Amino acid sequence: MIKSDIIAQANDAASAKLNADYDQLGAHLDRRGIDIAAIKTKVAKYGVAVPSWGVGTGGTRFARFPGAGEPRHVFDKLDDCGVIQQLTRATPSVSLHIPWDTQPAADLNSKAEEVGLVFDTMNSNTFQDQLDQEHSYKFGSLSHTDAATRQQAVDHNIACIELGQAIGSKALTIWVGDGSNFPGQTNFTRQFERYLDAAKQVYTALPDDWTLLTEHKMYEPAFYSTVVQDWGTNLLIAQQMGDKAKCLVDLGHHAPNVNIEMIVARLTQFGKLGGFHFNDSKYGDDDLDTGSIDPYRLFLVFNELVEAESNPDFNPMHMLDQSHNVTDPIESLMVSATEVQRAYAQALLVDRTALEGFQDTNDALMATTTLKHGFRTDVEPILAMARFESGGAIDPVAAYRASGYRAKVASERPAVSGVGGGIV
Ligand SMILES: [Mn+2]
Repeated sequence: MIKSDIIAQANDAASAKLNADYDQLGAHLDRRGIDIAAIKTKVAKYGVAVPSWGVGTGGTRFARFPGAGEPRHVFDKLDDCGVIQQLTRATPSVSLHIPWDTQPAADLNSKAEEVGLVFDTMNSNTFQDQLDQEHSYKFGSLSHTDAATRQQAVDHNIACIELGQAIGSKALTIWVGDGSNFPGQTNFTRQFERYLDAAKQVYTALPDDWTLLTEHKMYEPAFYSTVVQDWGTNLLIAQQMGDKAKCLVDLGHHAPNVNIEMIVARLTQFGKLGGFHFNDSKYGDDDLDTGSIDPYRLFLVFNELVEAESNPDFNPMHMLDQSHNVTDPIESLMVSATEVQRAYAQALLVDRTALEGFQDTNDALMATTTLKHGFRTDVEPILAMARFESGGAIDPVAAYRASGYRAKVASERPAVSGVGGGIV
């Protein structure tokens, strides 16, 4: 963790400017009938989970270039995640990936407590083979043609639930690489029937207060067809399973220009929006940093979420899921967590009464201008003040760089080779 006097020093240098900016924005918002303190309170309460695998350097199908001080195991990952939360105060939880992060529950719990984190969704892995594994997932897992392979995948998911129960998690995300690479390789219908049968066995083992999340993905690793290829198939799964099953929306898992915010609205309307994997993309499932390419789309997604947040039953899980190939993963995750918070704050600024009025009177120009007014507002002083008052850093990246954390862990953690887990 980073010493508190380093954060205090960095904040001392920046607090006068922050106070001035915050007061100025407060006066501006006051003229719009918005109480800046109320927005700040909501932003301060907002949290997005960090994926344990996100603190390691990612890669593409070309190569992976590990950075200095790569985490060696889940306990190093939790240290890095603890630093992200320490500086941003926006990432109170970590999502584990099993079996990459499998360790005794007591050890995971005590480490999480040490670094001030709790555990978010559990993630199962039946898209790659482990060393001690009896049946291969080369041709699928939950939808495999072989019953014993399907059972092995079911058992793995149930083991994820059991570990999750021991560390305070309340959700399981199933993600499979199942699909096909050639037309004719699989029968779409029979393959999906096998998937549904196996997923139902996992659902049956789910505790009453848990949520089962399924994630659609258009392509990769199966490049011709994937068994859960789009939100329609995802919704069918959630409907077939039952009330505890909901859909996970990974922003990168859509074709370019797909109206993701509308998918969010549809799933919300029917109580089936379970959560998000936030990232950004230019072309496909690029796993770029959240808000780095299309921050307006992220805002439009949050506009739907703010629209729905008055419903007490509406509580989707929020997580970052991105691959950091050329940046320090800690810096990328801090900036991305801030971008998610920013989109939330901007969406909170939208005058919903005025918007509804313009919608009802078919004033398209004023409706879209009203919406965009929220997006155009620079809410950085709200985010920075929320961090500052919660004990975080006004400028997380500057404080992190001043701390020398990366050099410190690089001296403790041996350099690693370029091989390692991918990201989904
Ligand atoms: Mn994902």
